[in-house]
Amino acid sequence: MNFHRAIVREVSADFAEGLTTADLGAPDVALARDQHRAYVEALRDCGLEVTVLPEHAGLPDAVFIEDAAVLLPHSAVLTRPGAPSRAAEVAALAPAIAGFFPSVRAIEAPGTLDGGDVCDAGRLHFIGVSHRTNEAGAFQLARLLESEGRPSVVVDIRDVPGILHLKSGIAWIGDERLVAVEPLAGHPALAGFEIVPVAPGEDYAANCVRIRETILVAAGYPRFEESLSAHGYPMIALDVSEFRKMDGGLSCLSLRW
Ligand code: CIR
Repeated sequence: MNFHRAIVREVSADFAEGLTTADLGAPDVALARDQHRAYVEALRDCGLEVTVLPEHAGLPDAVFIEDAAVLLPHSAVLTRPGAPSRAAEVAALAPAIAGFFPSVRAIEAPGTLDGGDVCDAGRLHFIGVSHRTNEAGAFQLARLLESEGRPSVVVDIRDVPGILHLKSGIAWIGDERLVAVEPLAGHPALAGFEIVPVAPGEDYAANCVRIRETILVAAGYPRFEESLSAHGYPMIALDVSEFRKMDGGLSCLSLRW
């Protein structure tokens, strides 16, 4: 979480054509762009140097850039997204990644993996097996992590209702603390961490991001903000309503390292 840099991708004009299961109506592209600019400003306010990639026509989900790569301590891993419509995002991102990371590896078929299923929790990584990330992809990433001396644990979220990716339901906020939605809070893989629960009805708030000392949170979840305040965390609340309509959240809008 002691990040220095981030990469984001601008919202494309065809953003509303992306994948979604949310029943919240079509996103307003102009508002999404405003919200994205505020997100980038918040990253900069936290001290990050942010590279903004241009919007990519034909790749409406490419703004959810976190899914196309996983950044490890000594290398970057290009993913193999589980949704076929998102496959081309990886090649679109690869040149930018190669510009920053001398060692770039990749998830290979038959593996699929979305970056949103990978949660760096400090002393270990959690890797979600979801309807996007399959066991082969999770296993490949586990081996790559192992090659960098990093342990990992697989968490199967396929039966957890309402979450697309593992990080839709958990977030590491530093120390030995994990934010977790109720169905994941008691998962044996999370044992040893102090769980900061997300109140019923506020599940979307679980996708928060700690950047240095500050936690970026989705605006509109007062009970969650209260519980983070009680732990003494400074926060920036950001309106991401238009990204929520497309099943995305705060973490998926950037790659951070
Ligand atoms: C999708 O369904 O793939 C996109 N509309 C949303 C991806 C959100 N990514 C994430 O949670 N890591």
